[in-house]
Amino acid sequence: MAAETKVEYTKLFINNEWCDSASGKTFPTINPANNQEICQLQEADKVDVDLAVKAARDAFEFGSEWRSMAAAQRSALMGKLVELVQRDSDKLARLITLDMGKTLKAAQFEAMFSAATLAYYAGWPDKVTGKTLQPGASEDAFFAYTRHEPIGVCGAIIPWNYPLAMIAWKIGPALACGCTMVMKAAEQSPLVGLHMAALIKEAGFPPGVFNLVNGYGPTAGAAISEHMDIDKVAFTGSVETGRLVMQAAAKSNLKKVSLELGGKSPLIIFPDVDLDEAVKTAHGAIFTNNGQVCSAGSRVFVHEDIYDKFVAKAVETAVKSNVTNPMEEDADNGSMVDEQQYNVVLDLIVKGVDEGAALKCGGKKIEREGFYIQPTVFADVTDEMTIAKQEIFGPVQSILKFKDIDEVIARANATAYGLGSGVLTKDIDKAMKVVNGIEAGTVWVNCYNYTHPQCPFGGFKQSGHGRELGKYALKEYTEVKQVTMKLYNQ
Ligand code: TXE
Repeated sequence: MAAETKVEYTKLFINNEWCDSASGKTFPTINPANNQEICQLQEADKVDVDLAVKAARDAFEFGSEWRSMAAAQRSALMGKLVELVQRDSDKLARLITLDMGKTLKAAQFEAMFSAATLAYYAGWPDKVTGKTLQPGASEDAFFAYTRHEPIGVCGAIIPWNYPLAMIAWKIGPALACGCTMVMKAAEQSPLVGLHMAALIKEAGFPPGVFNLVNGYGPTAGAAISEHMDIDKVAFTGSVETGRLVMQAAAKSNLKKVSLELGGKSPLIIFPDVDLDEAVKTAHGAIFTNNGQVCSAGSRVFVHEDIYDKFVAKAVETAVKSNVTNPMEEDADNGSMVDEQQYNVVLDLIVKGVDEGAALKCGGKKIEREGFYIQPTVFADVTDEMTIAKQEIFGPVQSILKFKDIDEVIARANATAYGLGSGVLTKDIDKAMKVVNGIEAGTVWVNCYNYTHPQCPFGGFKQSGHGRELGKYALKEYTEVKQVTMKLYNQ
């Protein structure tokens, strides 16, 4: 399989150049679909991060090519990048699948969604503007306005579950606002980002605007979050690491931080739904990308009147799912991202059984090379069970029973997370009550996990800080400068 997908780039990308790591160290990336090493990559450390930050700082200097570039030209460069992503979408998709085990179908969708995200942000550069203000007692004595200026050198630390979309979500608003960036991809899925770096160079972005320094979290990642010359860091990943990133920012230069973290998102299903449709939505909500989705519908609350029928149909759907080599056209899911994630999920399934949940199907690894897990459905899950509280990040559907709307809203909110949520019902009043009562950054009504470049994405509570996507994300990459001018002879 590795032979079919050519890996062209394995080095660090700094100042539009491919370079070796200062230490000479390399690290392997593994194809989780067969547990074979794909290749060795240059491994960045603090010294390499310093070089990348220097390049990004130089590119951001007042008067530099990037800083002086007309907004329309920045738009044009981003538009060119969109064309290149579309041109290479198959190649990008293959690299994603090879590196992290999601199906080629899903990876192709991710490539097109990434292009759409960049296309959306390509329209923003000449629309990021401030406001005119009317200061003071005497309006004519002063004139004041705000400028929305790029925040500066941005760090980005991204996870493995959407290795290309996460790049688009970070560089889209950053480049639209005129920032420069030093990014680290996840060590499990670094390949697609390297191809993106090549496309960024081909599109014609000036040297230093985008830099990619792959390596491990506690070394390269920490060097970004602790850096004294990075103005902002955008992080997507676990709550634990998000906490470390925020601590590092606080201990270093108080850089701005945006975080998109985990979830334990509720999907609430009332009895008036079309049952088949609801089962299908709930299935997609948790089994997409093998459950490795931060907003996965990992707690399905089903009304008691339809509970048994729902569980039966959920099991029927899960067992039909084809979990196999992700490069195969008819694969519904491929392998888990790596051995560690695979073991975490299998351990949590055992915990679910031990704590008394009813294992209705799946629950075991699939016996073949690589890290495959059977689609798993648990019924009779209760709020205090580990599988109802802890993010599993795997193909495990937990179905809970409820009676009443106030009860289910309270139970849905009884978590430290607040990322996604959903409600399925034909009753507008019930839907709106859930929409208003739920503590989450997104509520999907009669659908789940539809994410659009125009709509903000992020979390309440410990699911994060700030918002990605949409106009809201621009705020995360700009500083507001107010200018007050005294006018004489008024
Ligand atoms: O995440 P980490 P991991 C959740 C999911 C998963 C769990 C662990 O539940 O099972 O997190 O996954 C970098 N300083 N999510 O271990 O550690 C790391 O190299 C700076 C939810 O992969 O958070 C990678 O680039 N950076 C999530 C990135 O942080 C550090 C997606 C994410 O890795 C670092 C992924 C450090 N000290 C996992 N340590 C989502 N929100 O979608 C690691 N990193």
